[in-house]
Amino acid sequence: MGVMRIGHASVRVMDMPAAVKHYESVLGMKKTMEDKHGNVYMKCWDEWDKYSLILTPSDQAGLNHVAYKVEKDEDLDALQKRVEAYGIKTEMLPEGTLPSTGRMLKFNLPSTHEMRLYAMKEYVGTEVGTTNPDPWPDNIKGAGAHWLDHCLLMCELNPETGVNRVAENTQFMRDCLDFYLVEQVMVGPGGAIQAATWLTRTSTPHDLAFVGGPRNGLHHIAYFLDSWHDVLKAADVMAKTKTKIDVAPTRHGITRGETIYFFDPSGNRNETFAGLGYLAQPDRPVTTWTEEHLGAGIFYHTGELVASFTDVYT
Ligand code: M3P
Ligand code: FE
Repeated sequence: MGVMRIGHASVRVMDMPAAVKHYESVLGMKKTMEDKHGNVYMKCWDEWDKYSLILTPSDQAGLNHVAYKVEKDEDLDALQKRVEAYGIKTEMLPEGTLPSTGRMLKFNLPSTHEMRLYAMKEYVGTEVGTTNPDPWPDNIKGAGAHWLDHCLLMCELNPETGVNRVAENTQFMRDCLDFYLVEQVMVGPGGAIQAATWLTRTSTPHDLAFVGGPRNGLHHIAYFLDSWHDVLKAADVMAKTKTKIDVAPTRHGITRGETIYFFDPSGNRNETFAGLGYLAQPDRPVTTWTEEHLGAGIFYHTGELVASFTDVYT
């Protein structure tokens, strides 16, 4: 079956205690493990694998790698062959390279972002369990995020030189990892430049997105909330905790998501994302946003792009 879903993001932080406090008290995640290098592993209450976030101590913010979980261990061998045949070098990292995690296929996207695929991660269960579960646990903190939903990677796009890592990444994800293109932004003369894409393997509007920019980087990691009301409450939590909000609650035209953007203490952007918008199906026609309507695609209500939103990333 291949890739199932996003598994974790490994993110660099400059102040570990402040970062842990942020992901605990704002997003409602819990620390599940710490290794001897000082890396902290965390998960949301509705996730059953041991972690979906690795915080690594560093003097600079940003993404180390993003990992996706495949269904079967043998998928890793099959996908390794396909990625290599595509012309991208891979490495199979042995089990235990990351704690509680099986072997991982490691490679770099055309944009250089590191991606890993794995089939096994220690099962620890959700906080409501699997027998006659309550709809939510009693000890929810902050926004009470359900799970890591997607990430958005900024990819070098330079129409002058013709460099377009968005298009290259998108092609790679479709051809090698069987992701489906759900939405795209086309710009430039004749709308010929693919400037942003949203791709999925599940039935949610996206598991991964690429947006063109001056350099490669991490735009955000996003956490799933149930409803618009939960998004509003998450913003209340951010105000109460003096968390820096980037974009207050609004709706995306693209994916129809209900959203807030905010920053962790190191400046890594987070998103809380609600409303599945629609079921993304493999035969769903691709939605295209044109350059004139890009503002509404990103922020549906104002239809206006916010400069800091596209310029600031780690
Ligand atoms: C989303 C989303 C940008 C658009 C972002 C859209 C960075 O984050 O979840 O649909 O331009
Ligand atoms: Fe997002």
